[in-house]
Amino acid sequence: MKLFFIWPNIGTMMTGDRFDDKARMEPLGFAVLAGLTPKHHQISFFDDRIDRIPFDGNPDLVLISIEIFTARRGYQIADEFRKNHVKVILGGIHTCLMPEEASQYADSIFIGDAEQGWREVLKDLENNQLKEKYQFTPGIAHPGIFPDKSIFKNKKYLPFSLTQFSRGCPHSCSYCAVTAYFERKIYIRKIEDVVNEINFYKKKLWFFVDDNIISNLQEARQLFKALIPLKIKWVGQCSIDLAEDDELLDLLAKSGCIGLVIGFETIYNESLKDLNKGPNLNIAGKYPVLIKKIHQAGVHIWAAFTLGHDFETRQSIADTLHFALKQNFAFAAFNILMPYPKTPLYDKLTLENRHLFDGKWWLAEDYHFNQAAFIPKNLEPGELTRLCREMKVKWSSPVSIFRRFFANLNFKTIGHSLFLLRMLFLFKTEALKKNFLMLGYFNSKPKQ
Ligand code: B12
Ligand code: SF4
Repeated sequence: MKLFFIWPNIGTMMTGDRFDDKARMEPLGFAVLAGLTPKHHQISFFDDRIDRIPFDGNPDLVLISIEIFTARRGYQIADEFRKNHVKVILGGIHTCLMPEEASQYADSIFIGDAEQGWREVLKDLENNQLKEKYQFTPGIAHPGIFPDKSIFKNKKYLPFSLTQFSRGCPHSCSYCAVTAYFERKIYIRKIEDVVNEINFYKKKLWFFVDDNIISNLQEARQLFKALIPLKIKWVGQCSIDLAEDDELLDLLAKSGCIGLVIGFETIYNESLKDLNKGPNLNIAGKYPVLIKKIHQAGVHIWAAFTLGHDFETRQSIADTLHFALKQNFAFAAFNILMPYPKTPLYDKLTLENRHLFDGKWWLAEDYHFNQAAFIPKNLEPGELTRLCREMKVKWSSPVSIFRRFFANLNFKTIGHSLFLLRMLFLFKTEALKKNFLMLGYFNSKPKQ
């Protein structure tokens, strides 16, 4: 069977051109799908961020993976293929959380992890009996198979090879889609499988895409110990409570971790409580001490903040920026709190009648990336959007970048320092470029 795998772009820049994402990374889900696909099938992978999609390519099936920001563009691509009577199957977390919506744009939808049921889809396709819906559960990441990364050849991704150890997170932050999908369960891969995969690919720089690499403390310790002899460098995502455990932090650093994305969200305890931000509850006052410990361990921090909580004011936004600058985080993301469907935050805003864009901002033609999609308590939506954009600009100023560069220099190697400087400028450009992105469609407006 001739299969097209498609990873949609987010959308269109103010110029009308497609968003040219220079910080793009390999989409691991498709490598897993390729690894699961028997070799007699013919796979062509198109990354909509760089490739032109051959709508006239006449495949037997088009697979599109969507998350909420790429859903609109994914649906557009599906429409184009289906006009040519080509069958489309949609999967990915947005399909899993919004199956009724996704099924309007596809011949078939796939809910759950591909590991559980992708081969069944292929059999049905070969027998010309594709079902409208496949429903499986989340589970352990690709037991017994290596993701097939040969499909990423010549795509010029960032030099991180993606992998995963665990899926899911025990916390239940009110805005998080991960909780909605994994229902607080954690699925842990065999450490031996992770080590074998790393040895197989022989890459020295890895990104663990785990929702929270310390979601199971015992297992995380074992993983870090197993990584030490591999002498790799890696980045990942982790909750701040890591720094409360000195032994764990030490092991993490020894295992080769050079950077962590950490969700701080807000510097106010009352907002953390409102967000039910489990690992951070009541410890906002301790942030500076914990941050210092992580920095002293030689690990850079990508600090994630969300703006627009119910306690947010103009002053709290200014104070948050001041805090971030003072902590010398290498990187930080300031994003507006987004109501993702099937989350407690989304339901609360529904009850309080505070949604904008009819509660479906991801489908709205006039929605732009990082624009307020609900009515905040103490600010106008437009003001929240403006303040967030201004914050990004201030964070990205040349003075801020060089200050952060020198504060984060650890002189491990000259190569490391140059790489850090390159990433600082790259992520600055990409964050500012994303500010006015329109979701979906590029080159032309949607055909009505
Ligand atoms: C890694 C990651 C990233 C990486 C992206 C890496 C890349 N390749 O581009 C980075 C850090 C850059 C990133 C960025 C963002 N991300 Co992100 N990211 C993740 C994370 C943590 C893991 C995704 C992953 O790789 N999983 C591993 C692979 C193997 O699993 P998978 O993709 O789910 O695929 C499996 C199945 O779903 C299925 N499958 C998937 N697609 C298909 C298709 C078909 C046809 C079939 C049959 C099966 C199938 O099979 C796969 C194998 O089992 C998820 C959280 C999560 N657990 O999903 C958030 C997540 C997807 N991200 C999210 C968001 C919001 C973003 C941002 C918009 C954040 C921001 N404000 O800037 C950006 C921009 C995204 C973009 N499109 O550009 C949200 C999406 C919410 C939603 N409701 O859709 C999530 C769920 C996080 C969250 N806490 O809510 N992200
Ligand atoms: S700690 Fe992170 S991954 Fe876990 S529920 Fe909260 S936001 Fe989601």
